[in-house]
Amino acid sequence: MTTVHIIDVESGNLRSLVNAIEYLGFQAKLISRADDPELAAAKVLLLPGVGNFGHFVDNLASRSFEQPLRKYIASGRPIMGICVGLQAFFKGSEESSASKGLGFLDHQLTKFNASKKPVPAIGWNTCTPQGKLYGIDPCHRYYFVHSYAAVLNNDSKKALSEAGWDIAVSKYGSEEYIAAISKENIFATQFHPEKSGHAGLAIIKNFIEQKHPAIYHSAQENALLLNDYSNYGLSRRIIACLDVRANDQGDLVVTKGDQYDVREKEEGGNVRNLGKPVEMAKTYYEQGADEVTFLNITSFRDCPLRDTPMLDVLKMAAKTVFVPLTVGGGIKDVTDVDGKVVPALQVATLYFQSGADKVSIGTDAVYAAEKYYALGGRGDGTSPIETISKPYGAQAVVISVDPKRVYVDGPESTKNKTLKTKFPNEKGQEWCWYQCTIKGGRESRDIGVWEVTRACEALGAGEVLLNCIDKDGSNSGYDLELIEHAKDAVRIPIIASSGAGSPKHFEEAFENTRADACLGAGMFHRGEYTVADVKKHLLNKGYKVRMD
Ligand code: 1PR
Repeated sequence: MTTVHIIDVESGNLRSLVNAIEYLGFQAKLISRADDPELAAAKVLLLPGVGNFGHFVDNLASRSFEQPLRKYIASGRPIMGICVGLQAFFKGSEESSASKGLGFLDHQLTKFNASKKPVPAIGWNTCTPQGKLYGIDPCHRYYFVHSYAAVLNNDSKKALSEAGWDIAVSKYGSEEYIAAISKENIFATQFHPEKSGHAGLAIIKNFIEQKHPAIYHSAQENALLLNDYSNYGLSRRIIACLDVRANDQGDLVVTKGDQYDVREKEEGGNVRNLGKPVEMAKTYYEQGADEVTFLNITSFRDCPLRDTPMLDVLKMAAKTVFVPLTVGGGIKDVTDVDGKVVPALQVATLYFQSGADKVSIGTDAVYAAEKYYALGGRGDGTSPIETISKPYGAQAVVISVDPKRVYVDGPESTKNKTLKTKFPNEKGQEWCWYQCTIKGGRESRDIGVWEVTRACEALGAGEVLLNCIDKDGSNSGYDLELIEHAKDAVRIPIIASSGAGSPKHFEEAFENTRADACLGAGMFHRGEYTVADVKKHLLNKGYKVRMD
């Protein structure tokens, strides 16, 4: 059996890469020391990285990996970089100008222009391969998550081609950038193949087996699946969300509330049990979900780390689900059984090591925003958003907000940002704001979605999971006004959540708002529609979606 070695400088979610390799029938071994004799003997090497460019390349240097890596590459054995692992082959990056890349490509990485599109770029894009690139297929979608890229122009394309590089090109907004490079024994992808479903797994397999399969698609497939570069080039992202908690019998179940009440309606009703989290995650992956989110909805009860059942859920789900996994609930400083305080960063690290790609922060995001304003519009470096995004990158930190609509007479009635609604209340009030709650909707705070999202973006959050207590479980469609309100507040991507009851609701959100992704829960759990139903509906309506 072929053994694939993976350089491990503690950069992000290596568990998923190991899982992908094992799923494909190969053996995976991590190399965390440059003097490990396995490195000298390795036959296939992977160089994965996430987060900050400087953090990654400096780590390679300080752990003395640079020379062994150069030696390995000079020997002609195959190496594949992934994400920041691709970036490490370049000369340097605007992200960390003091840090030096390996310099195989004489090109500097720059930040995407955020004036006209959300940055980080998070989602599924196509790549146009030019040359031998291990079966990268222009009709498939691959998962990207990054703020910096090797942005191309005609001169750089020419220079790369003259230097003998084959490249796959992607386009985000109007910016063309390198999605993959290949030359002799070096191959690297800016996207995450281990998180790109079956299409991504095929690339890893082709690389390990050193194959470049021919690609053919019918005219009909091309028409449906080739990129039309709407939505900045990203397909419409559909996320399945699993609210998880222990039921009264102590079993961990997927549940679903109506306006956050998860108990059956009759007197003394049980927690609704809609299935098992790991199995349901796999089902949604197979139906085509672009991401799966797990929310531990009882995390507000102080639960020692040792008893956090979500770690096992993540570990098991990551073995069969090869799209991004987000975990939320309890990402905060936790007091362990022995009274020791475990910082939020350490809690998040445990989740990343278990297979999570992103963590989602609810209650503590509101506290962090309140503190941000109390300090006059700055952080003090201690919030989970700051401590986690620093080493893992903004793209790994989602904030999950749980707002309720509050009607007022006018903008002067509250210090929070209001909007004029098309749906006045029974008293005829036409203005409203969205009040953030904490602890699963149990406590309301005097701060709105506008204020919380802006503060969290400034503190380093990379995405917003925008729930809505009024709409949760209602099957009446998303609160479109809320989505636009949040889009006006921040540049980071917004995931619309709460209220989806049919495929039409997803279409409505993409048609009428700038939602970057749409999340559904109850309609999938109750078996009323599958994720594939939603995607087929969108495809028929002319929206580009990922079909794996
Ligand atoms: O505060 O950092 O520990 O995080 C707790 C997390 O748990 C937050 O993300 C919070 O949103 C979530 N949560 C807490 N209590 C509940 C509850 O339902 N009782 N669930 C809860 C939030 C809302 C969505 C839901 C959508 C779509 N669930 O995730 O999936 O509303 O539902 P639908 O499509 O069926 O309408 P912390």
